Amino acid sequence: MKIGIVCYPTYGGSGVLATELGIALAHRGHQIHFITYKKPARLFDFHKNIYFHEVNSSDYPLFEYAPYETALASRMVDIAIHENLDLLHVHYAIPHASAAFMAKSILKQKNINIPVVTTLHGTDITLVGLDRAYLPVVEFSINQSDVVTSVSESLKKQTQDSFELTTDIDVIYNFIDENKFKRVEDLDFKNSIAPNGEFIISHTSNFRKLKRVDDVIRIFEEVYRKVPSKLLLIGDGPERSSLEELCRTIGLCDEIIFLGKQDAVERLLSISDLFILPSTHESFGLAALEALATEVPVISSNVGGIPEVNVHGETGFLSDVGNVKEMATNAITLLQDPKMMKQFKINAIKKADTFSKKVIVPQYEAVYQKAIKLCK
Ligand code: GMT
Repeated sequence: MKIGIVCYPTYGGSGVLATELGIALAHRGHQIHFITYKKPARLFDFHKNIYFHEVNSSDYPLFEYAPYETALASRMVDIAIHENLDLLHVHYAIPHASAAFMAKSILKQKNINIPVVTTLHGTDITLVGLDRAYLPVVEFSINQSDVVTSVSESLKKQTQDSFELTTDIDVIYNFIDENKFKRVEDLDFKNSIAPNGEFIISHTSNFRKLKRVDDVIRIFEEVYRKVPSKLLLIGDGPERSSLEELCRTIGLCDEIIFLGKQDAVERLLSISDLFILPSTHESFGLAALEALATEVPVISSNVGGIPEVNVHGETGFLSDVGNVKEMATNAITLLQDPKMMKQFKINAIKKADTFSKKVIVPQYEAVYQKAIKLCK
């Protein structure tokens, strides 16, 4: 198939998933055309069957905001025609689903019937999508998609509860590339961060408020008092300065390492003993899945789709949002109990296997066939 994939090119979960999906599909022989404003962050190597089309929303003195959605829809039309696309798959509803509706309508006038698959990722529904400023367009464009998928049962339910839908939603869980996200021990690297055999605890995110990275630091503060440990903070975002300030205030700057945005997250997870994800919202928690796949148990909140990924008492522990005390106690229990830790690591890989590329990618192919059939 020739598939146009529209996504955010950033380090956010939806962009990562869309990029990994495109790469996996290309390896399975499909021709993939990424359509976005910048080369996707995870697309660093050259891959056969993958093409990248940049969207340029040119500026003009009249515009306070360059009309990206219009430029995107125009680019989708152009590529659909000239690359002879079979299907458009848009990730994150805003503004990709409405741009796809516009592109589809224009193409219809030219007697080209192109199926649109929309994948909902989370904040496009739970946060931004519910904003009155966007809701009518989000609801309309979801209903206009030929097939809609969501990354968890929880997100499906939330979408159905929040919008008046006339279309069904297929749940296709996020996945990881099992060949990339696997534990590869690297003692030299581990020793360079934890020279005295300290435990390594890690967290990855875009450092937005809803990720509650301050809770990660507070949890670590309690753990550190009982168990020699180091904290790796991977990623960057709006909260970074205040988090650095918090580390200074509690006097743990030498134990908490800010690594910024990293490409080889799997290497950092491979030297980690525990992962913390205390978010306020999380439709799935791709970062938690990446940790489990590298045999790292997860201490997390129990919101949204997280319980579908992290199983309480098996692959980690779940607590109410903001319950720093309980999360810290659970982390200490696990770190101090080697037998439990060993079992959780085994459970972690088993659970991650159910979200492997080989299990999930064919589900997208099936959905594409369904969308094509519906449009015939
Ligand atoms: O988590 C973020 O802030 C990024 C966001 C995105 O859309 O890029 O992530 C969402 O999509 C990910 C991939 O499907 C999910 O794993 C995340 O749980 C989801 N984030 C939220 O729901 C907050």
